[in-house]
Amino acid sequence: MRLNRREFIKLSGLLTAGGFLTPALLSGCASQRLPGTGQVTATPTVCDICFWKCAGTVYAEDGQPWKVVGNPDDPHSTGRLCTRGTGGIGAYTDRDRLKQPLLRVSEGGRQTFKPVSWEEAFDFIAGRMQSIAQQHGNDRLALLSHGSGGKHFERLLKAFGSHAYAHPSFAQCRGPREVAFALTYGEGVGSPDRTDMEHSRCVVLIGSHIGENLHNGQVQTLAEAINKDATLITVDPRFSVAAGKSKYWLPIKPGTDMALLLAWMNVLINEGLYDRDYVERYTVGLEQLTRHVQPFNPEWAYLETGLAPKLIRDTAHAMAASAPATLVHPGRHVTWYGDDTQRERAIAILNALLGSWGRKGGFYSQEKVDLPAFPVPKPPRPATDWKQIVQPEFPLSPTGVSQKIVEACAGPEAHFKGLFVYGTNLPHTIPAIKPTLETAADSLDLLVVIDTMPAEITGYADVVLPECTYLERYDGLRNSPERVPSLALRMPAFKPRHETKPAWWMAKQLAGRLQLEKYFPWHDYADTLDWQLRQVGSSLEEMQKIGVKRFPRKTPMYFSTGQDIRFETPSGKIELYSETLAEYGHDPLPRYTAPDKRPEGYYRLNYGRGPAHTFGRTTNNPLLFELMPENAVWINPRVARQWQLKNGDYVQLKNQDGVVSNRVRVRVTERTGPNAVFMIHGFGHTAKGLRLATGVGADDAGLMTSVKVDPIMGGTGMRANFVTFVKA
Ligand SMILES: Nc1nc2c(c(=O)[nH]1)N[C@H]1C(S)=C(S)[C@@H](COP(=O)(O)OP(=O)(O)OC[C@H]3O[C@@H](n4cnc5c(=O)[nH]c(N)nc54)[C@H](O)[C@@H]3O)O[C@H]1N2
Ligand SMILES: Nc1nc2c(c(=O)[nH]1)N[C@H]1C(S)=C(S)[C@@H](COP(=O)(O)OP(=O)(O)OC[C@H]3O[C@@H](n4cnc5c(=O)[nH]c(N)nc54)[C@H](O)[C@@H]3O)O[C@H]1N2
Ligand code: SF4
Ligand SMILES: [Mo]
Repeated sequence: MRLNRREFIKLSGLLTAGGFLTPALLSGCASQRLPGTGQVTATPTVCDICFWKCAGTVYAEDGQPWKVVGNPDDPHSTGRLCTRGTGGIGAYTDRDRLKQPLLRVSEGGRQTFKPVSWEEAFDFIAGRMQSIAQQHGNDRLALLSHGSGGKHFERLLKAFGSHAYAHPSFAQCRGPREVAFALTYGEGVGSPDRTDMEHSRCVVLIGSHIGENLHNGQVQTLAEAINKDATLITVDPRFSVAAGKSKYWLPIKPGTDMALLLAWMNVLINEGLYDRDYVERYTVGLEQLTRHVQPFNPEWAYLETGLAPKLIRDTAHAMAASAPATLVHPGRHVTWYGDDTQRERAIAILNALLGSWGRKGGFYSQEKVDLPAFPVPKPPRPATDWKQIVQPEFPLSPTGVSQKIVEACAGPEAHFKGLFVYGTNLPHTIPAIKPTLETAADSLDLLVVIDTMPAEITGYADVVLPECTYLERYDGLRNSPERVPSLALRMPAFKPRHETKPAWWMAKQLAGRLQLEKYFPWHDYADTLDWQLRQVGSSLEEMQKIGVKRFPRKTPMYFSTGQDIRFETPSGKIELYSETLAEYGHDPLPRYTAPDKRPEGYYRLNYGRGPAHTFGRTTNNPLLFELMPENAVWINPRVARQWQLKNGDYVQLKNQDGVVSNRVRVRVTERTGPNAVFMIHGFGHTAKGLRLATGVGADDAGLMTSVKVDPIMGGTGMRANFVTFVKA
């Protein structure tokens, strides 16, 4: 039987294309019998393999891990976990996990890690914290964190008097979009993204490769939109999975998206295709915007983007035809070329012209559960304004800029004397940070790393604290804004292996040594969850049975027709023209800057996600390693011929500054154009303790010596690097 294309899409969907696994494929870990015939227990969890936080249930058989599956009541995942979540058991079983606290010591003239007791580790840390406070002040510690447990250390450091912290999910990820949307609408996009794709009639993806980027709920709502025949427009120089499902694929010249966005605005405004009523009622700055976009017609954009003027017009018309149920997706990892806040502003403005913010099929209004925080005393006011000291050049950044914090740790005169790093593998995460990190490791009086694995970052530490995995601990209740307010519980499905402990316990123990107990007024962290749950008519006991509890919505999801709305911007309107940006010396309307030219014989280094892994945090997970042990470098056939490279050959990549990568396999494919190569991020580990992942595949971060910093919020643009080939 021959299927037509549409039927094929319906059958395969994005979920299977993106690689959802059946639990059975990953089961049978430890059991000799048929799975499910022993003593089976079921425990609620919230997946921590990425930060989408899908709720699920962990099944164990005779105390041994069996499988983890989605919780059908969960609005995030609707009962399905992705490939990676299904393989989460591998995080627990990984033989290479950190097993006990480690302390850096000098032995026979060389430095090494000595396994120590928790008491020794805490005494050391608390002692160093106190001496830093005595010599320099209580405000000289900083925290870099990614993940649930980080907030216990944030509480500890704030109680101590140090308020400085940053997450790499800001300056290395979605910071530009949050700042741009806040400047335009007075609110960010948030996480999970408030995109109403399940109702969209037209979805525009700009380098947002949903399907390979497997944020579960997003993939499902995009698949739903496609199944309902929504028009999908994908702008990506690479033929991504999403491009393959699209009605329009726009293979744009890398780094020129702003030109396309301006041309789209030009068409919508000049042809009168924007939502007049919405724009008049809710926005300011249409006049300035209209004047601003006049030179940028599709013919102009063609010269920059390589996209035919007709294609630009046709796609603008398609967007307008479905508006306001048109979503120009803001993307998520958007630190690309350094003008990222401005590109995201252009996306925000385009959505405003289409009237999609606050409308069905565009951006909906999310709601979470009104959950009181467990009562604890307020931390002391910090002695200094750390942002003024550390990142004065980014007053528009609402939060910490990770690389600025690392810089403020490096050298004898550095502001920070102590650094805590929770769940973030900095050398692979912040581009070009290694030299600064090495200086910091030398000059800091204290560097504590809290991790589950002997990742590269642990090598810089004075003390390594081994956390148990998410399958072995309680964490804060998941209360993410969504369509339906809901709470989800993560609790231990297994006893912590080895000497590992949860972050809440570590922070409380340290607090005890620093006379800060009053900030951790509980015996067991679970007590605080029970208290919170009782405030909203549930209890820990109930949640241990059901895992997820939904609550009724109290507010509408969308604006109603003609509704009066005050936006949280200075003007109270959606700001097409931003006075704030003008005041701070930035362009009030997005301006196009052409990207750097490719040096002769070099190819732009493009990178992204693959369905089987989350960054580098899963590449050593034995179950996911089996699915995808190494990455490859994608090379266009023309380029491959020129360099006489074949599928499966090994090459090394050399960047514009002479940095050479690990060897990596070649994948010859039309899916990347002749100007760029592509690789999946998270490979090329060098830490000896990662016995599966080390030395396998290549690390994109190592090749990113050119970083384009966003002048508005400090994001590290990572796509300004070029590579050539060295035959391995
Ligand atoms: N070159 C390059 N850099 C990038 C990106 C890229 O694509 N390429 N992507 C960027 C993006 S979008 C993001 S969001 C960031 C992500 O950057 P990170 O959050 O730093 O991600 P990972 O590199 O996976 O590092 C996670 C660390 O957490 C540890 N870990 C895992 N589980 C736990 C746990 O339960 N407890 C503790 N304490 N530790 C745990 C892992 O072992 C690992 O060391 O990276 C950014 N940087
Ligand atoms: N499986 C899996 N899923 C994940 C993650 C993971 O680690 N694994 N991480 C999660 C996280 S934290 C994030 S932030 C998201 C990131 O997910 P996205 O925001 O979707 O990812 P990006 O890495 O920005 O996008 C990569 C795409 O941009 C394209 N691209 C490159 N240059 C350009 C350009 O100049 N213009 C345009 N238009 N496109 C370009 C690339 O070809 C590629 O297809 O993924 C999330 N989902
Ligand atoms: S999207 Fe996948 S890895 Fe991320 S939380 Fe959900 S199941 Fe886990
Ligand atoms: Mo991210």
